[in-house]
Amino acid sequence: MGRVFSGTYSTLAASTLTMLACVWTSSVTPSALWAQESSRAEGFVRYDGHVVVRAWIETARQLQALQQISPDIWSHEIGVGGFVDARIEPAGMAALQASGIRYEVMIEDVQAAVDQSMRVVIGEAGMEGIAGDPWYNSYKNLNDINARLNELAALRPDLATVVTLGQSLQGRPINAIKITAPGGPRKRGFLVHGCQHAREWITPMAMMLTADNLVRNYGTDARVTALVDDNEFFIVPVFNPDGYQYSWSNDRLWRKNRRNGHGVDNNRNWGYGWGGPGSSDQPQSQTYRGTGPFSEPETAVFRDFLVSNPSVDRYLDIHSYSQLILYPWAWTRSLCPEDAIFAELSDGISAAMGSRYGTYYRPGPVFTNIYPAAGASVDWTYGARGVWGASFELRDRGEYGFLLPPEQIVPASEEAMDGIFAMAEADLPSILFLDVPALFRGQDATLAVGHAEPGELVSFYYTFDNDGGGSTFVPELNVTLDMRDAALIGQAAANSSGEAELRRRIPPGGPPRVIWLQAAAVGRKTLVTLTQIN
Ligand code: 0X9
Ligand code: ZN
Repeated sequence: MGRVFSGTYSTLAASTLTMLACVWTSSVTPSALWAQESSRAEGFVRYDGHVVVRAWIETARQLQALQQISPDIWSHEIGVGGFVDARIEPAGMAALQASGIRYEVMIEDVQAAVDQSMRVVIGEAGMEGIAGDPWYNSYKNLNDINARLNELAALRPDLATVVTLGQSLQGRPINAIKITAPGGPRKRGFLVHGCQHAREWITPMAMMLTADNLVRNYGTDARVTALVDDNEFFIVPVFNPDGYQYSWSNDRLWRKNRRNGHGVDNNRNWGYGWGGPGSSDQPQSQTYRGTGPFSEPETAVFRDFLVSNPSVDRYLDIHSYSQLILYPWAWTRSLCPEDAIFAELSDGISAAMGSRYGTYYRPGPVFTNIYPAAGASVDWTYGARGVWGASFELRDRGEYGFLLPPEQIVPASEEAMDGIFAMAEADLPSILFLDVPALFRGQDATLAVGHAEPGELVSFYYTFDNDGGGSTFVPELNVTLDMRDAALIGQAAANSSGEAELRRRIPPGGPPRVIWLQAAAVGRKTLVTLTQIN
């Protein structure tokens, strides 16, 4: 790992440490004053007297009590027997003390932490290349990010284009920078985004630093050149532009989108296992799931993008904080069919992310490594689209939480980039996925498969629900299908984009029936799709 900056590691690490040591005592620059001024502006929510505590939860009742005392749970460890970081208002401190919950104060003065997160760091001489670019000395707002995306694309129009994937609820563009070298064989698509959650300000910076490296170092750095030759990167700094804008203009700790003022947690709004554990039906909740799967324009934009770009087979959803690498499932404790591959992949990513500064990122499935989160992005991307979907929680482990000091923008972003590059280089099998429209009796239906190899013969199977689940071995294909007594519907060869289609007339008559559908190629299987014939 680490070929991107080979030879500059020790200087980089050393200068970062010096920087950390000196910036705390350095005086604020004029733009830092401006940034602090904006946090005092009228309408900007203040957190004077608020603290963030780490509470050790010994009983379910304690967890319930804490959820009542805290308006804003920041992080959760695994259930009872773990700890929870929670913001407490001045008026809540007495109740916390009376509750008997054991706690430690992590952030003594949330408003002071908000102010320090909005500072501009004075650059340290000796930082080289992108890591030394003063742009990364402070967090950047939506306008600054969009402007730099355009500058990057203008720098290398042969490699980079700004693509608007769609619009947010309030009509802001959701912008990606598409980075790929022209020509060459079929490329694999890799979608990476930050900022599903508005207050996780490190995540758009990490996206920008990654894009910066891919664009600026193509042709001079061998590793970057190979990555840009082999992949089509879609990097989206800000998934949730309305929330991000609001976190700059009104409330630094805003998380959700801006639906009806209360907001929806986009990371509970995806359409796989929607409505399950770890999501709320209460609009005021920080994990409010919305009124239905993909009810929010932002999640719908990403759904539509992935559906219309089946060559995308990797996906990363970047969050903060806690230093974790997370993979499916988020909706259930059971392990996903590709758990062993995900585990190996995440171990490799963790090693890559630790290689530069020794930072530890703990890998594991969402449900057990952090907490249940039904309706999360990784479940839909993997479960519905056969995409290798994972998620990072970046720095730190709670010292500053979402209010990570600007001194850490560069190292935290470099770690994210190292993880993204490791994932892009991982040798992963493709997972076939099936698109099934609503099936109506007497009508034609088209079953479509993606992620096949061009020319590969794909077989389509079905079985009825009342046959039960289970698995069945198909000797001709050398695959085990995850359903019992599956019957072959037909076969089709994949086109040059790896898509295969089967068109069938559904027999007329008969009651609505639930069926399981699956497609398989020799030696490979898909996830099962459950659907209904009406
Ligand atoms: O609650 C969440 O959505 C994530 N934690 S955060 O503190 N960033 O809000 C964890 C959910 C894990 N799943 C994905 N990140 N996809
Ligand atoms: Zn998040």
